[in-house]
Amino acid sequence: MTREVATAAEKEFHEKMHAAHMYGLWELASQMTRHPEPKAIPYMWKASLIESLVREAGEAVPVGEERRALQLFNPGLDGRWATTNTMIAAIQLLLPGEVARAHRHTPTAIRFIMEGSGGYTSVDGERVYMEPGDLILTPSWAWHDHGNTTGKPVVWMDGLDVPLVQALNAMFFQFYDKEQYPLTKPKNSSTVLHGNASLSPTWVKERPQSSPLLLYSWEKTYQSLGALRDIDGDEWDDIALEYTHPQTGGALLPTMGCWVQMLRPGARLKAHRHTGSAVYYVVQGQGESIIDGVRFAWGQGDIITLPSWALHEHANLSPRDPAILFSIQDRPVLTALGLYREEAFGDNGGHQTVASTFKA
Ligand code: GTQ
Ligand code: FE2
Repeated sequence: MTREVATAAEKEFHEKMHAAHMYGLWELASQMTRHPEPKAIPYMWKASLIESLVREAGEAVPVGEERRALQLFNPGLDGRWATTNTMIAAIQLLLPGEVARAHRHTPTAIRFIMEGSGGYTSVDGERVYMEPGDLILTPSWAWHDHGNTTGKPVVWMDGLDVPLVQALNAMFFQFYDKEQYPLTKPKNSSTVLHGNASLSPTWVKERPQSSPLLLYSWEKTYQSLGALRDIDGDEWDDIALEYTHPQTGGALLPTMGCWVQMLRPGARLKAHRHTGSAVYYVVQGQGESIIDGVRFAWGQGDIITLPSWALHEHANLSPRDPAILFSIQDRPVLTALGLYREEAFGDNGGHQTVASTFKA
């Protein structure tokens, strides 16, 4: 903080110092905040709004050089290409017969399929076919193109670590010289090789940082959640499962983790906060999340962004049906750097006081 009364000599000194591109630590101390103070805000995009804009995009915008993907900009981040400080989420639409041109980039991507059966994404020569609820990976620098040879639109959520890669000045991008990258592997071949995480092929010597399994099918995910329905879950996240790298058991990507969590009927979970940001997609159910005292009432298809260190608690408002949340998180980065911290909210039995309800 600068003092109110500064002598002329002091002022003169500061001007001279700033002109030399130097600042005193005494001018910057307020940036050493006691705890994280993200510029990103908690925010929600409702399914109805997403759906209507995605439909309109299909009529208004062709798939040209770039993909037809609506990027979700966090209102707190001054028009930056970012949903959280480290990640971008987007909704992509591919109409019948369309192909999104082959390219690669250093940002890592995930796709979570929202609508349509039988579209595909090709990743380094392997076609991975999409069904709703599937998670598909595009590791850093892998060639990829998308195609829809079905008669219906295909829609999915993209998650990429673009803002992180930008902050690290490590962005590289290339188009492939043909519309599609050649197919060099049988379709879904990574599922054949690595689809059984508890039995790993011994002759495969590569240990890629990103999971060599490119498809995590909804069928398996849903089965795994269902099998745990009568287990005591976590007090803060209930039945939360992390998608894992089949060879290491760790996070499936170096910069992003993916979770799927089931909130049992009537579950009202406790509040906590942690470093690292997340974007949630509501796969099914009706519930609410209180984030820093604001109630976010959500339903199927809504997308919610959670900044680092924001207090949050989730509840499933249905007494009968489970709610399922998919999320992308930057936790692997924080963990790798020794910056991950979490804290349970101790007051009021672990629940926040609700000050207001979110309105877009
Ligand atoms: O589909 O490859 O939302 O490269 C942003 C960048 C999607 C993609 C996005 C991309 C893609
Ligand atoms: Fe891409």
